[in-house]
Amino acid sequence: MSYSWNAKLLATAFKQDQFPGESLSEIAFAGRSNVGKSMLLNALTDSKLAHIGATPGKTRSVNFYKITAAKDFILVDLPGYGFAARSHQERGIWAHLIEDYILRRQTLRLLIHLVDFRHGLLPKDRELQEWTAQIDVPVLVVFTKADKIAKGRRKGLLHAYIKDGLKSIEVPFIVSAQDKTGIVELRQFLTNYLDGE
Ligand SMILES: Nc1nc2c(ncn2[C@@H]2O[C@H](COP(=O)(O)OP(=O)(O)OP(=O)(O)O)[C@@H](O)[C@H]2O)c(=O)[nH]1
Ligand SMILES: [Mg+2]
Repeated sequence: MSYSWNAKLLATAFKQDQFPGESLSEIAFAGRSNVGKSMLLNALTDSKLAHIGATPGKTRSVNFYKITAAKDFILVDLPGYGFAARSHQERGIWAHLIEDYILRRQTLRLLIHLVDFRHGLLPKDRELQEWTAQIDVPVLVVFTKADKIAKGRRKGLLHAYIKDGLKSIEVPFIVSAQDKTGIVELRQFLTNYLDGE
């Protein structure tokens, strides 16, 4: 069975010294701008806490949400990468702040790498995959916006993306925050993942 997740905003950080203290396990959402990170967080928590944007670059801060569940933990919504208008501020694939978060956060247990199911892994996604493999952070690939792909095409597309090469601790999930495809399954997986620690 799937427990409901009660979410509340714990902290909004524009600088590292605004990160909350390291305590509970954290699961963070990474991916290109506009891929649906904030909307997936809302779908998983059945809330409207995270702000959704029609244009890329909506989330500018690192947002920590405390989840009250069988075992409490923290979901972290990160700003996206690959948004051209902000690239002058970016160093490498990402802003300093986000790199620091992923590199140094002792309580980070899993990075969920969100990828638009229509596009598959783009060059910036490949960079993220290579970088996280180097620094040994566990990554789970989740394909978003499944509602944009006809049901009959999903399995074949998933296999094509896997064949192209991707790093994920589990067969990638296919979700839609819009029609809720795969949300219960992902929530269950994450609950089990945290339980197994
Ligand atoms: N059709 C469809 N649209 C979605 C889905 N998830 C998100 N969107 C749309 O995609 C756009 C971006 O969603 P966000 O959740 O704000 O994306 P984000 O990855 O947090 O973006 P940044 O904060 O800019 O990095 C919005 O217009 C959403 O309505 C989905 O599952 N299906
Ligand atoms: Mg966002």
